[in-house]
Amino acid sequence: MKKFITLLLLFGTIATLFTACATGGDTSNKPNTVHMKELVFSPTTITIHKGEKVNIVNDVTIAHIIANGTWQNNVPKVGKESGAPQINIQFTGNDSQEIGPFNTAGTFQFYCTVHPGMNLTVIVK
Ligand SMILES: [Cu+2]
Repeated sequence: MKKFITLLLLFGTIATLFTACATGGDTSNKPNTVHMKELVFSPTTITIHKGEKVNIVNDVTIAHIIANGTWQNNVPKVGKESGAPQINIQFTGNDSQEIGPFNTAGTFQFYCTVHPGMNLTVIVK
């Protein structure tokens, strides 16, 4: 009986740990992570391999909307390069989401539709 209870406790601990990992918490240590501050991506350019995703972590309590395109002199230039994943993602604050996968090699531009000049370049090799 004592052995059974020990096993039960052990199982509960493992299940709790597994759940904590699976549901995220801090995702900033994932590979290919780009952070969002108030008005900028950090870094502004990231290089990844074909088939990978980019993990975007919003470090601030500010909403961002990420889409295909780029800011040029504070004018949004909307457009999706051939082979780019279609992206239109809303971040509400202190949240994170993945974009991709990027299955085509190339250079892909993304921008925050809310904040002029907030550009991200993803280079896929
Ligand atoms: Cu933004």
